[in-house]
Amino acid sequence: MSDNSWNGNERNRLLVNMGNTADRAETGFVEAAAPYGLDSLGDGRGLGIADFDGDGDQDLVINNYVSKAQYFVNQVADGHWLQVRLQGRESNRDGVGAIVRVETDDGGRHQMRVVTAGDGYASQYSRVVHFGLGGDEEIDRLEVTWPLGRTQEFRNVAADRLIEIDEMIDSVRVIRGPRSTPRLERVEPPGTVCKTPLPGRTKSRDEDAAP
Ligand SMILES: [Ca+2]
Ligand SMILES: [Ca+2]
Repeated sequence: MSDNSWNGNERNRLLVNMGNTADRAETGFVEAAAPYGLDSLGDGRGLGIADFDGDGDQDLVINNYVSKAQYFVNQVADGHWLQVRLQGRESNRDGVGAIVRVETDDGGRHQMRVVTAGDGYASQYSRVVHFGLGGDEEIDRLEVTWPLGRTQEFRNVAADRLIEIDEMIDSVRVIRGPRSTPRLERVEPPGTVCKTPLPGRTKSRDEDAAP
């Protein structure tokens, strides 16, 4: 293998969901890699998405062919959120294949996540599923459907925390609340460290080091 790329070192893309409602169907997704500082020319071959620093938003790690991996810290998310970790008992331990649904805004907004194992080429995300909630401070209804068919329903779940749901226990266990100390103060896997700036501004480690 040489150092050349069959893909031509194309710029990374970031598609932002603008909210696809009946009266705004044309908005859909907008490409916004450059303003969020993610339009690297690296030859990306794998992507990991998780809340690596434990502050309630999703961060990114991109693995590049030949060149160093990149770690992007999310510094732009400002809405409410909920993270759900499943503990399987009769189904598999990690709840792979389970479906988690949340309803907010008096039933006006529905979101769904599937717990997966393997999320892209040479990549796997966290088994914790993440919901961005915008201005909603509470989930009206949360439903878990386990692979073997058991269904659990919870009402009025507070936002801004990591919770765990056991397949055989019909209550929510709070693992990390909004005032907890972040799980990790700083995470620096080997490679280039790029902190995501505010929209409209691109900043890299090289720029940080400039006099
Ligand atoms: Ca984070
Ligand atoms: Ca953050």
